[in-house]
Amino acid sequence: MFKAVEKDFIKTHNKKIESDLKFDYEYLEKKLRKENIDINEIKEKIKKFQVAVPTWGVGTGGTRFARFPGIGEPNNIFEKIEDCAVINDLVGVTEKVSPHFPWDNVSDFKELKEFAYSYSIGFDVVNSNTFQDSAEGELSFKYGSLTNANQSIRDLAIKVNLDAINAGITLESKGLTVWVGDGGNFPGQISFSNSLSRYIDSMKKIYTELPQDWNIYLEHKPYEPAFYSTVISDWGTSYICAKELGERALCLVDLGHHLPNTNIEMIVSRLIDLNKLGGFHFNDSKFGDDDLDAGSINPYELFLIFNELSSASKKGKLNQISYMIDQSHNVTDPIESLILSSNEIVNCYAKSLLVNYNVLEEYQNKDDAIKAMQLLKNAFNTDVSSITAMARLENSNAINPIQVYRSLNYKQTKSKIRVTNKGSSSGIV
Ligand SMILES: [Mn+2]
Repeated sequence: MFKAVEKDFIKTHNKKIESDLKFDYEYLEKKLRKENIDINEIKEKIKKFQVAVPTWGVGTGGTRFARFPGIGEPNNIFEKIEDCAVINDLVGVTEKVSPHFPWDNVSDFKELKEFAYSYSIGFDVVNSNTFQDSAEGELSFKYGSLTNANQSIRDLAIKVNLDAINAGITLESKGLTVWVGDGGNFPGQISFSNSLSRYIDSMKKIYTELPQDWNIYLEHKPYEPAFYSTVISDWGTSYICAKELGERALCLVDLGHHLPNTNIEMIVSRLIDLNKLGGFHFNDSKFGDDDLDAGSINPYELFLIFNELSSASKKGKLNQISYMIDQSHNVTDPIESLILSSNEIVNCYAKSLLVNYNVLEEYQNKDDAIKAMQLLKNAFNTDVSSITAMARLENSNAINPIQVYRSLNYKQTKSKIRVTNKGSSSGIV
């Protein structure tokens, strides 16, 4: 098995700060024991947590205006896998990648699977892209894909999804995420009713072809690229469609796909109760679908989402959830952003495990808003970084992944082999 980062290199770095970490961990252990919380139990849960990295996330994104490529950027899926392997060797919680088709198309998917496997990387949910046209062919998704008024265009969009499933079967993926950019820019441009029924009709054809052990994840978004109306605009529409399709159709919550101030944690709770929560695309935002790093703007929201998940899990209400990061990096090295985001996600998960949900329910039943709020705030304000760092140390990953990554000079080394595409092409991905 090939390692993107040598284990000994990580070990040498860990040695220097191991005693500091043990000091912090033991201090927190004593503190939590007073509250009857077993730190080791939390650490073991953290060691099992996984969040997938998107293949497109390791490339520098861009805005509608421009894209500023970084040095040593990956140019193809194989180089992207190498970068993802670096991230996982350092953090250990990103063993799988989520590919995007047709972006990540190759002639031999078996070869791709084996290449990834040689780096201990597997494949998570596959994503289909019908929000842009393929290079060949005359049919266009300009006016919609799965909901297009033209049957031939809908058939082409269905084929893109079926091709993604076929690629995913070889890659040993177990699910397909579908997000369509379909919608209208002007009142009257599309029929709300016809486009939704065409969506359900097209999705039924995809669902029928889904392998028995696969799930299909429906991703909603209120606007963009269509700026007046979107066919799958919100979680309610997503839920109705998932219900219409069947048991293996679930809703996926992308944190950026909501209007400002939306109570996303409540949506999470609703979808859990309706037995339709399937997965997440983690990112953060300030104004719209900004695709900023997870937890960089509103870490409390991220914590409150995990609070709903952990609370439901305690009650045995949570099914298998597919966790994935979905970010665009414009000014940072994507590897560093993905390292920090995965850590933010794991930290919020760890903080949610500090909450005593029986006590919270007592406060709720007594209408004690202050104590209830304080209970959550205390968990959020607890520095759990020694738990997540200890989990990494015990899993042979880096205590301080950013520091180890920087001392690798990885991108500088890669820039001698990889050619940076200086093209001015732009686009939010
Ligand atoms: Mn997404």
